[in-house]
Amino acid sequence: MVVLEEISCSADLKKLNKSQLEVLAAELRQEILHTVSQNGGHLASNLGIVELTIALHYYLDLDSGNDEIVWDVGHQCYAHKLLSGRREQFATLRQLDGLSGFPKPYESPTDAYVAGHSSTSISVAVGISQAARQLGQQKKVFAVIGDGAMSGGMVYEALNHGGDLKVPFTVILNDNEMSIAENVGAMSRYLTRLRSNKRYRHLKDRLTKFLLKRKKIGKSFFNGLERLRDAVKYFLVRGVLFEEMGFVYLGPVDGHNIADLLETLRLAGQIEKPVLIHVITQKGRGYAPAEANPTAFHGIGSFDLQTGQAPAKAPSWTDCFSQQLLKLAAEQPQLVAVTAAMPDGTGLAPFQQLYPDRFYDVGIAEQHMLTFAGAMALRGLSPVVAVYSTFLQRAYDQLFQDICLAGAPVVLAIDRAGIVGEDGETHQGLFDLSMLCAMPNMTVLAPRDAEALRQMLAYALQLKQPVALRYPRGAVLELPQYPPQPLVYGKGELLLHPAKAQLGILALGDMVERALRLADWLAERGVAAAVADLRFAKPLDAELICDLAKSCGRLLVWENGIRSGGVGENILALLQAAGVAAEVELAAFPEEFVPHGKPEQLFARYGLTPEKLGQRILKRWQFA
Ligand SMILES: Cc1ncc(C[n+]2csc(CCOP(=O)(O)OP(=O)(O)O)c2C)c(N)n1
Repeated sequence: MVVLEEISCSADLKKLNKSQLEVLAAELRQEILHTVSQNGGHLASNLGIVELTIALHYYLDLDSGNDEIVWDVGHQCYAHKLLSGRREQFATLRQLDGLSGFPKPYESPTDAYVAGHSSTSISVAVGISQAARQLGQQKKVFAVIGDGAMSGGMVYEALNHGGDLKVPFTVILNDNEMSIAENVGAMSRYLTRLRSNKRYRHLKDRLTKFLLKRKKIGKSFFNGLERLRDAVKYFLVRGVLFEEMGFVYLGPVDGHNIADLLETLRLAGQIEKPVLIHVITQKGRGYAPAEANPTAFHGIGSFDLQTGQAPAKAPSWTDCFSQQLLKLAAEQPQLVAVTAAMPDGTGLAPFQQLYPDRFYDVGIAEQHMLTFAGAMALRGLSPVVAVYSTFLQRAYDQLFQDICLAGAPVVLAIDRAGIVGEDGETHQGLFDLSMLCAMPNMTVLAPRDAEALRQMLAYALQLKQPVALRYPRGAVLELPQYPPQPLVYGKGELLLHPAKAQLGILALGDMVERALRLADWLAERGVAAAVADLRFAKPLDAELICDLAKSCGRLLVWENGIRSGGVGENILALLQAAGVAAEVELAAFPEEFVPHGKPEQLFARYGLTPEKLGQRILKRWQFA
C-alpha cells in the first residue's frame, strides 16, 4: 500500500499526480476486498465508488470541515473512511467497538451526517447549505446518492424544495443501474435514457463551458445565452426533470475516470445554482465475482477472496418464511407479495420467479408500499408485505391510517426483527414492537421456531385483519420437543410448568428458546421456573399472564426489542390494571441506540444471555 499509507487527510491526496491517483484506486479496492472478505460488509457498492470518492476528496476541502459530503444510505463510505484518517482501524470494520460500516460523525468530523436508511442525503444537503447561508459561511455541500435511493419519495420532496431555494449545492447521482436487486420504476427508465443520450451530453457540456467562460462579459448577455442554452436543451431532450426542478444537470460522466470527474466537479463549482451531476459507475468494479453478481455482493458475510464463495449457511427464518409463502400462494390465488427493493433479503425472490404477476417491487418506497398494500387488501387481495423491521419505521403514519384505521387485511412479514448485528444502530430491529403494540386494530405475532412461523403465516392470512408477524435475522430455530398447539386468538402457550414454580418466564418469539435454556440453568441451581410462549405480542393473553403472576409471584418477561413501550411494559400495565401484585423483571434492550457487533456479543453486552439473566435473577430474588 505505497500510496494509501501516505494518506491521512484530503490535503495529502492533493499532492498526488494522475498515475498515483490510479495506484491509490487499486490499493483502496485491495484494502476493501481484503477487509470485507473477512468481516463481511457492503462490497459491490464500495468497489464501484472508489474513483468518485478519490475525486471528491481531491476536489474538496474536507479537513477544515469547510466542505461536506453527505452519503446516502452510507453503505458506500469505505473508501471515504480509508482516506479520512481511519486506515489503521479499518480491519475492525463492523466489529464490536470497531469502525462502523456507515458514516458516524462520532468517528470523524468528515462523516457529515448519520445514515443507514435510504434517500435522506438531499434533504440533509439542503439543510446544511441553508445553515451555511444563514450563518454567512462559504461551503461546498455534496449529496452522493445512488440510482436505487432515487426511488424513495423523500428525494423528490428535497429536490422540489432545494431546487426552489436556489442556494448552490451539488447532488451526485451515482448511477450503477442497480438497487440491491435490479432497479425498478419509471425513474430508473428515465435515467437509462439520459445515460444513453451521448449526443446530449457532449453538446450540452460544451455549451455550459462556453457560457461559464463568457460569464464575465456581462449579466444580460449571460442570461441571454442561458436562455439560448435552455432552448437548445429542450430541443435535444424533452422533459429534463432535474432542470425543471431547478438543478443544472451535468453529465453523464464516466465515474471511473478521475480526470473527467475532476473536470466536471470544477465545472459544477462555478455554477451558482443547485447542480446535479450524473455519474455512471459499475457495481462491484474490479472484482470479477462481484461484477458478475452485484446483488449477491451487495451485502455479504465473510467469503473466500480467491473463489468468491461464501460458506454454506444454515436455513434462516427468511428461508422458512419464503418457502411457506410459496406453499400458501399455490393454494390462495388472491395472495400477492410486496417488497420495497428487497426481494432477496426478504426471501421474496422465489415468489417473484414463480408468480411474476403477483409480485410487486415498489422501489425504496416503504410509505407507498403500505398504502398500496392497504388498498389492494380492501379490494379483495391478500397482500403479504415483507419488510425489515427497521425500514418499516419509515411508514408509521401509513401503518396508522392506511392499514390500521382503514382496517386493511394486510399481513406484514417483519424480517430482521430484534438484534440484527454488524450493521449497527440504523439497522437493529428493536422498535417495531413498541410501534405496533401502540396501534389499535393491530395483531402482532412472533414465532418461536420454524414450525410456529409456518403456522402463524397461514393463520395471519386467515384472520382477514391487519396482522404483523415478526421474526429475527439468522438461522431459524427448531424446537421439535415443543410442537406448536393450534393457535387461538390472543392466547399464549404454556410450555413448561414444574410443580411449585417460583418464577414464571414469559417469552416472545426467538426468546422462547433462550427462556427454556434459562429454565434449565435455574433448575441446575435448584430454582423451578415455568416458561410460557406469549405467541401474541398483541393482544396479550391476560389470563395466562395473571395466572402465572399469581401462582409464581415473580415474572420475567423476555423480548427481542427495546424495553420502552414493548411487551414487558405492556404486561406491567396489564397486571396493574388487573390488580395483580407480582414482582416483574424485564429483559429487553434499554432505551439506547444499540451499536454494531455480532448478535451474540450484543446479547451478552446487554445481559440478555441465559447465564447473564440467570445471574441477575439470582441476585434480585432469594429463592428459598
Ligand atoms: C429506507 C430503506 N429501505 C431499504 C434499505 C435497504 N437498502 C440498502 S442499500 C439499498 C439499495 C441502494 O441502491 P443505490 O442507492 O443505487 O446504491 P448502490 O448500492 O447501488 O450503490 C437498499 C434497498 C435502506 N437502506 N433504507
